[in-house]
Amino acid sequence: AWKKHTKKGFTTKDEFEDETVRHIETTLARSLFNCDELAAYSGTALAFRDRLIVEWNKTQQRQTFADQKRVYYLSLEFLMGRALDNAMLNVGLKDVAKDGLKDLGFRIEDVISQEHDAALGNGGLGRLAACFLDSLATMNYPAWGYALRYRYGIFKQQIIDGYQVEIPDYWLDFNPWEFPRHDVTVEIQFYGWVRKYQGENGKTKASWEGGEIVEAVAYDAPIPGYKTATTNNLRLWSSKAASGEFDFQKFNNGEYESSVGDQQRAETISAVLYPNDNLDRGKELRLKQQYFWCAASLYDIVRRFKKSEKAWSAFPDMVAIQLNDTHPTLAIVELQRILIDIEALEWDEAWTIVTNTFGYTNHTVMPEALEKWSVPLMQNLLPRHLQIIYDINMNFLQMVERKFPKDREMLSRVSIIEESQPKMVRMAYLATIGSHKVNGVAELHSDLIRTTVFRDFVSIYGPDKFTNVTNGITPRRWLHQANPRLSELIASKLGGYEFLTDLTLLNKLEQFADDKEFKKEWQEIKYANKVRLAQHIGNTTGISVNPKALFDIQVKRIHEYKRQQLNILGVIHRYLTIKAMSPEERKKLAPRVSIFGGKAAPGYWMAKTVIHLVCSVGEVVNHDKDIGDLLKVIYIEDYNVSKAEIITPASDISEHISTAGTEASGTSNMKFVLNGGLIIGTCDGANIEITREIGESNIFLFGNLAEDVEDLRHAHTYGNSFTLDPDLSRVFTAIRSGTFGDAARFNALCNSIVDHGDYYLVSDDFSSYVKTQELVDEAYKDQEEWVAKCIQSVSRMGFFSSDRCIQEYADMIWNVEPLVPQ
Ligand code: 26V
Repeated sequence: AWKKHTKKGFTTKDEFEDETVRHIETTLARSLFNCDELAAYSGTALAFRDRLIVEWNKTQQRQTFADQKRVYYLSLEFLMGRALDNAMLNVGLKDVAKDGLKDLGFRIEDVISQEHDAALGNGGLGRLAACFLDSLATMNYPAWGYALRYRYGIFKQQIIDGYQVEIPDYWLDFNPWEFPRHDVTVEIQFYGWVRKYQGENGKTKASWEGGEIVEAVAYDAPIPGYKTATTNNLRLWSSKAASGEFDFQKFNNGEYESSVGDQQRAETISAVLYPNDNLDRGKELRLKQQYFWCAASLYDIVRRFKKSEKAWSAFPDMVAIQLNDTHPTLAIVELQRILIDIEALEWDEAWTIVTNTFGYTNHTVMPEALEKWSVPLMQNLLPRHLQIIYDINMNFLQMVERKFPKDREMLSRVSIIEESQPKMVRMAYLATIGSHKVNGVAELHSDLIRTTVFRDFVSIYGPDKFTNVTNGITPRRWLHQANPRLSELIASKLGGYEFLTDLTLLNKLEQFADDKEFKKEWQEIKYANKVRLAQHIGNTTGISVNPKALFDIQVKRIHEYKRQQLNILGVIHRYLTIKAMSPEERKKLAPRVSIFGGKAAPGYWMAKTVIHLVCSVGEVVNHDKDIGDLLKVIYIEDYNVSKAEIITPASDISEHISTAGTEASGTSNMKFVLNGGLIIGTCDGANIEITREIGESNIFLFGNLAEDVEDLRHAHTYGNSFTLDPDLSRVFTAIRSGTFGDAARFNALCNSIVDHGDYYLVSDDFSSYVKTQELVDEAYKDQEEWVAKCIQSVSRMGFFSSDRCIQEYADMIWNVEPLVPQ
């Protein structure tokens, strides 16, 4: 009887219009009379949502009955961006919507751009998680993402008078993509104490008692796959005060303020995403977030497993949990606690289950990003977990001692507890000990962690526990959605869109690298994408840039290790060089637009200074009539996923110039090359594998190698006095003489390179960088050759699909099979 009532949603243009209008009039209670673009977006989103929900429900049902292993991806960040365009693509009815919206008086692009980005992440790590969800669904893996439902995502950035200003990102006003599950709640405990008691068989048992309770409420979002009915789930936990007796009594006694205070304190846990990446500050609220999310997710996973009524030993056959960096490491401890304290398993049996369940991905070697929590802090917040950590450590150290008797140094080096003042829990060690596989995110990075942070662990566990899975990106969003015309051109040559699910098929493009007609179309598309970006720049900054100029782009979080300072110092060098040129020399130059974008962590003063220097240089250069179109310097405000979709397809060259050995992978490097841009970069992260795939002649590599970094740093600190490269010296002189405004503001930035050890080796790589940029200028003059390089590069980018990456995780780490809808 139920079945005949089930609706599948619209399929034709008329049905789409019916549904959209119905939603606007009834669901949103708006009169069509004043239907604006936002209302049109809302109605369209709701119409597509209806289509998704049907498949979402069916997928969840199918996965429940299938009785097979599922993947749970635990990440504190999912940088999803907009959902509507992706939903349209995956449902396969974008053209229907386009025609329908046109009938209703709207342009589909304007409607799509009404959506607020879901910006629950900082940068690469969060966007990687989002690409993984897309691949998991597309490849029909039964998989869930778990995260927090932050009320505020990553802040919005304004540039005011050349300085970054942060604006809160309240994104939940109207979010049609989330579904509150007020019936799915978990009570999460904090603080309290541990009670020891005699168990049934006379053994000492432990129980965590007292403290306070906060409630976790689930919010779900559908994750549709491309060209498949599989629609997975992203579950976000929101915190609220537990609606217990206590609360009520306070309220009843007239203690309204204190009762409201408790509520606010509870809601604070999921209030805001921490805006640092690569800097661990050890704040209690952050630890609360981590435990709250791990405990709620594990409760959910265990509850689902228990419904199957299988023996506990089958847990790792049904559940694979991947830890996205160390942020969810407490999940390891929490599962051990559930198994021994609540389910009454023996320690060893429980620990075998735990280690067979977890995999850990490391995303950085930067020491300041490696998480450590103070023992007293943890003792107070999570007393039972700290005990379990000590027990894990004891067992581990005993094992190490058996393997390496008498090596005391080794024991203190690998101990989970750092014997500092105060003592600290080293989360990367705990994650490694509690997982069966540890992986890095690009070959160089995986090699580096094997020989640095995890060196001892490789000799303890053997090399097989440590592996590499090179990152990837989803070609659906980063080629087809961001660059529809290029995708269409490729499809016309390849005879369809199969490359969107098997990116290696791009290799068939290579034969067209010399095809005149094809190259012309290719160039036209690049030009149109540059015009679109130039319009965005014009609209937002008021500066007009020439779309015929070479677009040189560096967009990513601002960090000293990513070396935006090297880029801007190079720009200043270019400016000074042009100023000294004769008119004849100038005529030979290719005009350039240097484009920067990215957010600085609010407390990262040096990064903010870099932004200010870029803006100050722009202020001078862009208004120098003598320079005209030869050089423009642009700062694009509030770089985010939806801006990246406009920026990425518009590059001629993009910059990936981190100090060798510091950028674990990078993923925007892949996005830019896939969109027909060349890159200038160091031998770092995935740049190395990109070079291997596309060929050395298609990339502009420069700078020192990772293996030389240590010696170079040593030389800066202990070597004899340095003579600065004369070009770089001229740049500093210009800055210090006030060419770009008050020089005092840039003192610390200049000094960090000149006097304070130049930790990121800017001066060591400067001349190599400048020379390589000259090679870029030369190469750009030969457009035939340039376009051939771009086409050849794109044709060889198949390896960098996140589908390949997920396949490797599935086979090597999770041991899961797809569940293909009939
Ligand atoms: C660390 C911390 C430390 C505590 C405070 C908040 C916070 C937030 C994020 C992180 C993670 C830092 C690691 C990271 O983001 N790694 C990036 O991962 C990308 C995906 O694998 C990779 O492409 C980038 O190269 C890498 O920097």
